[in-house]
Amino acid sequence: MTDYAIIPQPISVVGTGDSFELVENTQIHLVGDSAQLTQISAYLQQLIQNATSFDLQTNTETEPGEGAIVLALDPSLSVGNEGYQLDITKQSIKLSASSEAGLFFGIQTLRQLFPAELEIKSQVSGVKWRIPTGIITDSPEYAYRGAMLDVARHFFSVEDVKHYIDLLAFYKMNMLHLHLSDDQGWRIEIKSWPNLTTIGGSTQVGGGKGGFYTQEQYKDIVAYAQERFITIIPEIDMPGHTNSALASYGELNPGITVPKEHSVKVDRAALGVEGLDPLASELYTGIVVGFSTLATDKEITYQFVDDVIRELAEMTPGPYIHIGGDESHVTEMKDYIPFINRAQEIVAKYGKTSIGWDEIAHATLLPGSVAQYWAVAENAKMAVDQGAQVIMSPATKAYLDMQYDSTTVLGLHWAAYIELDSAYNWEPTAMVDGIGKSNILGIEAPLWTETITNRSELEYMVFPRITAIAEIAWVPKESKDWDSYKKRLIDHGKRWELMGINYYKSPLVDWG
Ligand code: TNX
Repeated sequence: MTDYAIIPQPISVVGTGDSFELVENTQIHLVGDSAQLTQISAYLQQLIQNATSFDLQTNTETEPGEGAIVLALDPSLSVGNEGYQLDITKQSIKLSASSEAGLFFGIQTLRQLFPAELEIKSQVSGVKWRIPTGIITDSPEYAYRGAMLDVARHFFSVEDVKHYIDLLAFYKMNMLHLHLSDDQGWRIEIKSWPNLTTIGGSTQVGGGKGGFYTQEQYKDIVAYAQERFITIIPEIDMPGHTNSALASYGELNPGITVPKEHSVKVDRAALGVEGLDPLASELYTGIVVGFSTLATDKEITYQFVDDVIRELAEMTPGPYIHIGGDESHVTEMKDYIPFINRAQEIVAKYGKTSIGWDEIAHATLLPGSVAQYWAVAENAKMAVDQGAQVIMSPATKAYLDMQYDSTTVLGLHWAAYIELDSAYNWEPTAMVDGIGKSNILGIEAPLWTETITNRSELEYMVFPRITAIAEIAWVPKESKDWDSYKKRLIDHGKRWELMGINYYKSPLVDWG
């Protein structure tokens, strides 16, 4: 297996110098019995069919013959919860794992071993579907391997989110955090507070028409992600970053005003909302942060938080709800702390675990609560001192909205310029004094979208850096290797071309 290019790099790869060829009558043979196993097999079948037009048959009955791809659930296999083993010979491919997740991640490795043309969604002719023989044993370093998409500053359609989910799955990421609310937009239907979307969802940065997900659409995203072993983590940012809610319901508003520039009067009649709301804020389409806060001293605010979290928890099978908590610059600390304490209690009441940006460490973290380090090391340390785990998202390394260099047109650079080597060459356990491996739940790469308006722009900021983040999250630090990664990326660049992905051709990589 000298010419393979797997990202993230597997723990162990031993090549045996031959090749397996996938042909029309190759069978998929299943060992084990679960609905998810059947679904994984259908996923693989479809993937192969797109490019090869082979309609592989699935077989659970007889012994696998020659030329089979075996997907085996084997609880006795010691590769960890998400690990897998691939045993590829000239005659067959055997993929085993102790969980369905492991099988799914193994399929991503298998996929990357095939010729790049496998990624073409329509029939390709003239390609021999050969992969190198050998044995791969693999399992991830971190349990939480995530990305975040800000759908509040600019709205992204269900189709765009699903497309992103597919790309994350290719790199064995397992968490997608959706930033569903911010000053500029409220993007999730809450049936008990309907103006949040009719008013709060009606615009976005730059003044476009915005949008929101109905509860049915959100559930559809969750299910699509689940089939790809990705957990959706919904975020409602509070008590700051809430102008869209304050424009929807004046009773939540302590009366702090929206910056004049880029504020937009709510035209209730045009939006079909009856009555007047003299306390409500104007809508906001600029990119200033830190000017809004919920009224933390009013009981109605907690009724609001309770209703929102309840409805969100009901349609979120994953364990986490993200409560934001960042940049609440106009909430006094004496008000911020009890607010975060109560928000965590509400999340717990609905059976979920809270995640919040690192500022939440000022509050009393409930057991299990997770802090997401993005800016202030002392906050992250305070969280760990309270017994919490942290997610590593340092803005200087992991923020996908940071420009590559001073010539990048999209993005911002308040934290750093992040070239590919900078995105790759950092070590989560070396970021904050006193925070080591056992304190780190995992890694997440956020994409804030003040300047990102569509799928192609998203891809340009995400690729190739997301693959660096995926490798940091999956691979033990001893096995990370910049030179090897750069070489492997060349093959991925070819795949992205065939997938139609708009990526940044970093001058550090010899794309060919
Ligand atoms: C800071 S990161 C923010 C976001 C902005 C981002 C832009 C964080 C927790 N807050 O509101 O979108 O910078 O890079």
